[in-house]
Amino acid sequence: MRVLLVNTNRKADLMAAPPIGLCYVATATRGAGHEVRFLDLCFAGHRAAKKLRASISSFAPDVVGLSVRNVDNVNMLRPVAYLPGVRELVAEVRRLSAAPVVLGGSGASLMPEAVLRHVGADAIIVSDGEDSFLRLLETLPSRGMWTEIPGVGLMLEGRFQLTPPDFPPFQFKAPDVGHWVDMAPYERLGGSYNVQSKRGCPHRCIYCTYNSSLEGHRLRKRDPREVVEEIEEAVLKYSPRTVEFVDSVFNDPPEHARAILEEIIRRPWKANFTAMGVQPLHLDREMLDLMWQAGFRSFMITPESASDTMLGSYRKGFCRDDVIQAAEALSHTHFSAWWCFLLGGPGETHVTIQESLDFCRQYLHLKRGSARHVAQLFFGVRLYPGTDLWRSALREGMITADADPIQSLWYVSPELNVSYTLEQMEAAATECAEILLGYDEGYLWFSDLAAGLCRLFGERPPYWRLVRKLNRFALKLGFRFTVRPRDLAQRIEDVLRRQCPA
Ligand code: B12
Repeated sequence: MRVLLVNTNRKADLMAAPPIGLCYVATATRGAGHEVRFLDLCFAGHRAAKKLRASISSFAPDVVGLSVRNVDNVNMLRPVAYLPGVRELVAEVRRLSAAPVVLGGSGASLMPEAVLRHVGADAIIVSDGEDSFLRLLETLPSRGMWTEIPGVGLMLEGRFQLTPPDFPPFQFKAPDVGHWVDMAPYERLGGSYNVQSKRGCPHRCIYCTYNSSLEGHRLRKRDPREVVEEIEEAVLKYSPRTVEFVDSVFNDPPEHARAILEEIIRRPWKANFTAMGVQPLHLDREMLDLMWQAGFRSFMITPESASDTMLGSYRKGFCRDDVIQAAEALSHTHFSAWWCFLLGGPGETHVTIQESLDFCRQYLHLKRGSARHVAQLFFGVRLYPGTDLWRSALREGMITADADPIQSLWYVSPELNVSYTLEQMEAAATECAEILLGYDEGYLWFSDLAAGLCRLFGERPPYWRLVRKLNRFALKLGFRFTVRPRDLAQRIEDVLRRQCPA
């Protein structure tokens, strides 16, 4: 069967994300004997439809699979919706071909019914794509059989029907990202070569989607040797500038992370590593030392708060002391760490916000010779269906029962005065160049230029490592809030009011 697989994600900025999920699906599909054509539209811009048309005309696919990574950009003030772009691509396929269109990817898994209705494809696959997509191809002629495959969503007589995903063991063939994807444009923008060492998340954070429809609750670990074999092959074949672990939490369970790091250290080659999800728990001197020896120089760390009240409310599974211990362990190193804070969840008050801000000032402010930190403070928590936070928002009247999850919907603690919160955040950010405010995404417009400069100076991705320096320079020039809308508090209040007019 001829299978056209399309990466529809066109968010190309400093965090350009190579479509590793689609590469897994492509590798499994080719392995099952199908002919696969891979179309990456990430950098196609307004030529996307034209490129899709050209692929359909030359390849004449029997099936078209589209990956939907992001539903939106998770920005309260400058929301960008990506599904209309996907809908246009589906319409383009329909114009030229009778091939069924199947959706998959994290965006598709988050809210399958809403995405399928909005985009108008034939089926949607929730969670792992490898097995379900192959089974769907096998039963292609008799579409009725699709209802027996795990994790398949369909519209049947106008009603959405979804079979539960089964989260199979993570034993799929390595995705060989460099084979399917031209990494050069990603690397030019500061993107990394992706690798995944496990799926599933045992944590129960109230706002998060990873442990449900995305990856499931059960940890599914890959054999550490296999993970490192995959990295070795990529390093020798493609010489990636940076390899990034895209696991939900890289250092949990710590034994698995340690086994991978030790295996990397044993190998003769060297690579530059980073990870997007590192938790403060288990981030001790020993773990950091292993990470450094393996070639890590940076990572993102996701405490979300430094207040015990909020860590309890978010159900993070660690406390303020753990966050402090991680910061202290880091202060003996030269890592660059990007700290993520989610301010405004249930129970957040001006006191708990101050606890997080004081933590940033006390522990993340640069001391000579120590780690370089950036603390990004997001205000408001994005609501996703199926999470406990969604249910709280419903109970508290922040959203209505018929709320459309595709809309960018937010939780903000009713105990907060928005103007005063912004003053608190800005006071901390004006003092401390390490603090970056979540609504400052305005800086992304110059990401091409910034990435070009980073390359010129021989910097390796991820380029966010340099944000602190830039911020410090801007602060000195008094530029701190130029990208901040003047009527910010009013705009946030309007967003919240609009999402639940009653
Ligand atoms: C790692 C990660 C990042 C890293 C990426 C680093 C990198 N080098 O790629 C960083 C930190 C940079 C990042 C940034 C962003 N991210 Co992010 N990220 C993730 C994370 C944790 C993992 C993604 C991943 O690589 N998974 C591994 C692969 C193997 O899994 P997969 O893609 O889901 O693929 C499987 C299935 O979905 C399916 N599948 C995939 N494609 C297809 C196609 C077909 C046809 C089929 C049948 C199946 C199928 O099969 C695959 C294999 O089983 C997810 C959450 C999660 N746990 O999924 C969030 C997530 C994708 N990110 C999200 C968001 C919002 C963003 C940002 C927009 C944030 C921002 N405002 O900047 C940016 C966008 C970046 C971009 N250019 O697109 C959201 C998207 C939700 C939404 N609201 O739209 C997620 C879901 C997190 C969440 N909030 O729940 N992210």
